[in-house]
Amino acid sequence: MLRLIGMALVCGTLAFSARALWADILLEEDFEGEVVVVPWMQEGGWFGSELGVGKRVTEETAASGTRSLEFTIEQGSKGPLGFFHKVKPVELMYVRYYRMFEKNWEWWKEGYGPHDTEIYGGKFVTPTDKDIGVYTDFWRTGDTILRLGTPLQKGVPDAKGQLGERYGKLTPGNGLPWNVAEPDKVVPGRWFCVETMARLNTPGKKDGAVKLWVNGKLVTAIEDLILRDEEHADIKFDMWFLGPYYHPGVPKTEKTYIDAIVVSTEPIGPLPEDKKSVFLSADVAFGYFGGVGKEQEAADAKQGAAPTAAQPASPQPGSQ
Ligand SMILES: [Ca+2]
Repeated sequence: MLRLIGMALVCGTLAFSARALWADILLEEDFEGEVVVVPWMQEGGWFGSELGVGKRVTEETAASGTRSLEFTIEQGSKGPLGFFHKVKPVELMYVRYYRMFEKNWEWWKEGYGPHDTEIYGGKFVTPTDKDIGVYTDFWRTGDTILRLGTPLQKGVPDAKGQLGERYGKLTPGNGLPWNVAEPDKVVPGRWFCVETMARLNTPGKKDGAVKLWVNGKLVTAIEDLILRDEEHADIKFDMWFLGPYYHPGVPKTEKTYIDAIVVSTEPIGPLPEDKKSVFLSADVAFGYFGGVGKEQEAADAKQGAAPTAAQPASPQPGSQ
């Protein structure tokens, strides 16, 4: 099993390298190495908060490799402070990552959010005072939605003003319609894949676009948007926010995880198949696939052979 994981790691690295030949990778973070934290608004690392305050790198589960970033949100809290990361300014951006809410996760009964991640462009004063933000949010029904915020651009109507109902009604939370397909619901205890695309419009034209994929399935595709007005013709996407931010506060202390982040100028897609054994092995530690996991871990512990995330549970004796 460990040999297979090692091979998968090598193959996965090659897959990422091959992709880099044709795509401009703006940011890649899988939490396998040092997480670089830099001063506010500096390039080359994360800023806005520190590791160790509500979030830490963990080996208990991972979507890629053997480590991920774990958030612990205290009861009533809106969440630990998120991370920001500057990227090279671009007009077209794709963001792919994996998120998991712990198995006993509880959504709140009212209020909106959480804001999970956000693409920023142009002037940024605060998260609510900016030229443009393209949000990837969740909703308490377990849904994934895209939202737009352009509070400092007077020439950009809100989503309802731009779209009406021609793509279908806005989703809960004023999210852009799922005009292509219904997204998979978030299943607590399982990693799922989110990818967002945002393309700025030509100034004066309605040709901006946003797209959302959930577990590799395209659910939202809108390509006639105004995302910058003519007074903001030069703005570009140049920063990404890694939340989450929970507006009402969480109903009990609970955990969420993120991993396998890629920000690129080209479509990214879910993790390649040759990384799946790493993906599965990490999940085995939590028992989310095939019934092998915590129960098996407990059984192995009784026999003095408790597995870890890096050394996942072996199949039942005799099952090979
Ligand atoms: Ca990882």
